[in-house]
Amino acid sequence: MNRNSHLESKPSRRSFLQPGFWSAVDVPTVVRRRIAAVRKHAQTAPGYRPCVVARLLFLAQIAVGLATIGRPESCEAATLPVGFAETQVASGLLQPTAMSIAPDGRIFVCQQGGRLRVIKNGVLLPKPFVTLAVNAVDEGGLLGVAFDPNFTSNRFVYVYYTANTAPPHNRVSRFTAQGDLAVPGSQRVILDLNNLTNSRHYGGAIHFGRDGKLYIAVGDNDVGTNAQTLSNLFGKLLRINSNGTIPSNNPFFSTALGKNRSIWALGLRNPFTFAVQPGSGRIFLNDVGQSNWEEIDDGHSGANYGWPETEGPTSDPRFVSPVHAYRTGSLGSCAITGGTFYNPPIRMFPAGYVGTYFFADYCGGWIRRYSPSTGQVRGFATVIVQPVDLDVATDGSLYYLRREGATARGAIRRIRYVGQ
Ligand SMILES: [Ca+2]
Repeated sequence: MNRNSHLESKPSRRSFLQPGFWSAVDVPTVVRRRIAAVRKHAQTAPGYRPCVVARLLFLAQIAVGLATIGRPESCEAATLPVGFAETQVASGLLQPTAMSIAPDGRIFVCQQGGRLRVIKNGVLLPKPFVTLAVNAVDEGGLLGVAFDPNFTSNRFVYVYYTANTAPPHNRVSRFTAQGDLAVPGSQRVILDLNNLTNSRHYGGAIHFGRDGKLYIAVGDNDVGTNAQTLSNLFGKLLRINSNGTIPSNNPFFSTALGKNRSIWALGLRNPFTFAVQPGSGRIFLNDVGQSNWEEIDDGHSGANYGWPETEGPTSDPRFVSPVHAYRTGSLGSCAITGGTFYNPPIRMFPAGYVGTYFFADYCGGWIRRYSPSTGQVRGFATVIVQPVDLDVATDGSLYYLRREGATARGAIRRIRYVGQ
């Protein structure tokens, strides 16, 4: 195989995070407000049918010459197994990239352009929690959000975003919440990553482990060799204390220097999402592949997942083979995205779902689930427009975040088990 092919662009992935045009379009505010009011009124009406309302509103926009404000939110329902049903939780999210559910049930959603939105009691609050100055070129922007394990008492919220510096670099910052807003001036930079050399493969997911450490998934910045060196943070999973210091029991603490001591695992291409299993603390990493394989990797301290030397299953003793990999292009796939374990405090889904790992594919538009105990993979949901993130709520329902491209607005939907 031509080695250079490993470094070629992956067009379907490039389209992932395109700059939008919404902000550049001058639409009279009064008209926008009127449309929003009509939509809101329709949503509270008995027998509300979102597709019908969306299409009528779109036709109304055309009638008054406002079709340029964009397609209506995609309103196709997902196809689900018997006994499951979904409801729309929020829509109107511009280029969303990630979400996280707070201990109090609010959902925080990253919009690529820098706004961290809050959904409270089923309502998307008009005012963002915080608006960050980001570099949103190509795959950059606001890409990850996590709550401190002690959020209820310290109200700390962490974000991963592309700082708009020259050259740009990714950064993890902490904010302090006061109600639904960040306390002005409360930003504390936790970690500044390396300067970027191009606008692709940023990773961006952040989660706290069971050990209370903050894990940060970083892409290779489209330079494969980055993933195999301990001299930068690209293509790695990092592990730090929540204040930005580095735990001395990290695997490369004594062999790497400076910030590179935060490296916990390496050999990753673009781990856009990962998940921590409640209870066990097990970490599954979703590594977006180049042209052959999408991977679910089992997180281990010091593990090397092989990129760019190998992609997909491997018997090379230097590398850790994925627990599951699927062929890029199979089932319409192009990039593995959201992942979450089904281990909620309250079980809603049938018992067989407990302990399984839901994962999604961006182009495939599906959610499937992997069983760590049997190795079996089963289908779950299809007809989901560009899923980018998954989360299980305290009540045992499954939430998914649909990006829906650069011209529509994304949405969050909730899947419940309602019985046979
Ligand atoms: Ca690999």
